[in-house]
Amino acid sequence: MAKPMSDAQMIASAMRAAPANVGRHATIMAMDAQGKMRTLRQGTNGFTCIPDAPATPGNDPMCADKAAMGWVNAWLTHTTPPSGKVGLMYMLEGGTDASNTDPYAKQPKGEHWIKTGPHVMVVGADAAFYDQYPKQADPDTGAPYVMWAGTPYQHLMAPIR
Ligand SMILES: [Cu+2]
Repeated sequence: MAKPMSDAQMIASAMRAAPANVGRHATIMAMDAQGKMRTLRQGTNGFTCIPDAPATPGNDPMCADKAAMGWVNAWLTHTTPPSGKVGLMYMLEGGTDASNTDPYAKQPKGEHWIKTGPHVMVVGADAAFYDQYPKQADPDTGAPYVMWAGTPYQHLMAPIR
C-alpha cells in the first residue's frame, strides 16, 4: 500500500474527480483504515468527493451527488441502497475495479483489473435502465457498460472520452 496522503493531498486528489467548478464547492470525505468516513472539508453544492483509494492500483477519486452518496454508503455498509433515488457520480481520473461482477472483490480472481478511463456513473436507476447496456464480466470499458449487474449495486459506467 502507498504511504498515506496528507489531508491537503487528499482534498486535491478528491477534487480532481469532478469538473473544477463542482469539486471546488464539494464536501471532501476520506475513508480511514477502518473504513469509516471522515469529513475533511464541508461543501455547499450537495456533492461529496472522495480521494483515490490507495488499495487499488489506479488513481480513482470519485465525486457523488447526494443520492449517489447514499448508494456509496449502502455499498460500504453492505446494506440495500435507498430505492427510487437515481444518483450521478463523476470519476474523471478513471478507475480500477477488481471485478465487474463482485461488488466486494479486493483482488481480481485470475483475470485482470477492470480499468475504465474518465467516466460518469449512474446509480440507483430501475433495472430497465441497466438492461439497455452490456453486462459482461469482462466488459469493453470504452463504451457504456453495467458494473455489478444483478446485484443491489449495479450501476452504469459511462466513459466520457
Ligand atoms: Cu466508476
